[in-house]
Amino acid sequence: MNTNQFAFEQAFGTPKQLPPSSLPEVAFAGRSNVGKSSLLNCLLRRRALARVSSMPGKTITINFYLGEGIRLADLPGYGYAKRSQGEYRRFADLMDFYFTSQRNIALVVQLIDIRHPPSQDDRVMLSFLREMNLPFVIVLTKSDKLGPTQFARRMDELRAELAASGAREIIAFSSETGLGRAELWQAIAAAAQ
Ligand SMILES: Nc1nc2c(ncn2[C@@H]2O[C@H](COP(=O)(O)OP(=O)(O)O)[C@@H](O)[C@H]2O)c(=O)[nH]1
Ligand SMILES: [Mg+2]
Repeated sequence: MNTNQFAFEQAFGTPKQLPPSSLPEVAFAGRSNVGKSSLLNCLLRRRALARVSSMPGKTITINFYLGEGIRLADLPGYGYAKRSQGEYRRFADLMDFYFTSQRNIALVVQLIDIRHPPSQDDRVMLSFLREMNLPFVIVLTKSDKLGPTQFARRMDELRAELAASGAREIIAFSSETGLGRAELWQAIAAAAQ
């Protein structure tokens, strides 16, 4: 995968703006602060293509990146407590529209922090992906934050907890060390073929 080919395409804030598309698309989902922007920058080997934010959940947009015949869709982070009811509605509408419109979603990459049990929102998202029959992988972020013993323990626990989730793969990832990067690209390339 030539990552230099990827560039920011467009951001969409309301469902009405989102045109149908047949290009294979890989969507990235997860709660705010899970490390989604960092993962995208790591995947594309860019320092700040997807902004790494110290103010989680600030913008409610879907950001698209285009390259190598694939479109990457950076979905808005969920579970951001400080969102108003109006903002939450906008978020839910946008997500709903994205997943039910005429788009060729080849793979969803569901991010979960390796250090914590999946949140209620993560569980809702996982059941949704399964019910919609969407192909998805689970990526466990921030793996570098654990020592070898804790890492092994969390992998065992999460593999057991997520065994029935329907995920194609569970990939340990670190944007700091690049752990899991090759594996994730492999899953993306296979799905987008
Ligand atoms: N140590 C470590 N920190 C990470 C990793 N990924 C993200 N972070 C940090 O977690 C915070 C949130 O990351 P960000 O990518 O903005 O999360 P987003 O809200 O999901 O887009 C930032 O302070 C990042 O530097 C990782 O793999 N390892
Ligand atoms: Mg982000």
